[in-house]
Amino acid sequence: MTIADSNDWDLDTDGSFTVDFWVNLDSSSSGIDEYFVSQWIGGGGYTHTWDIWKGVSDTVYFTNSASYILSSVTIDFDTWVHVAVVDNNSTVKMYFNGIEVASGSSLSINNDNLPLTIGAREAGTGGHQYYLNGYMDELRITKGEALWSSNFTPPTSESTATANTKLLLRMD
Ligand SMILES: [Ca+2]
Ligand SMILES: [Ca+2]
Repeated sequence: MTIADSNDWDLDTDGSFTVDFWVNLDSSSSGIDEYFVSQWIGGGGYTHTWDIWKGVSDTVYFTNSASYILSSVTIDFDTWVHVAVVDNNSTVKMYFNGIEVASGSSLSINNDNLPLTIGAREAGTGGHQYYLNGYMDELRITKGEALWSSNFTPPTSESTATANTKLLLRMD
């Protein structure tokens, strides 16, 4: 699904941010590029906005324009995994089920006019590509707030919005 561009997805403007969701990937996803959430389009180099996706090595990238952080472990299949990307305005970290799996210096994120795309990314030739083969739940985008700073217990019930939450898709 896609949602039109909004200042709410321009994650850099308020410094810190958090993007988190649950995902249950089918085992047939192994070895395939698949996108969870993105403001990105194929082609044109790395001038786009940001994305969270799984590469062919089954590790997960958070890409922000010029660089990325990459999970140090592969993501599990056929089970629900909580994925979080948290930027506190100096460091960006990724967590699987509340355990830190990647860390790096936060980088500036471009502002583009691409739609927010969930479960795929825009293909440069039109349409979409790299479809997710699985399920997502409780996608939440929080701007201006780092929800976690170290390992945490992921939510055990529906995620809650804070005053800084810009998007919360229940997927129910
Ligand atoms: Ca924008
Ligand atoms: Ca739900």
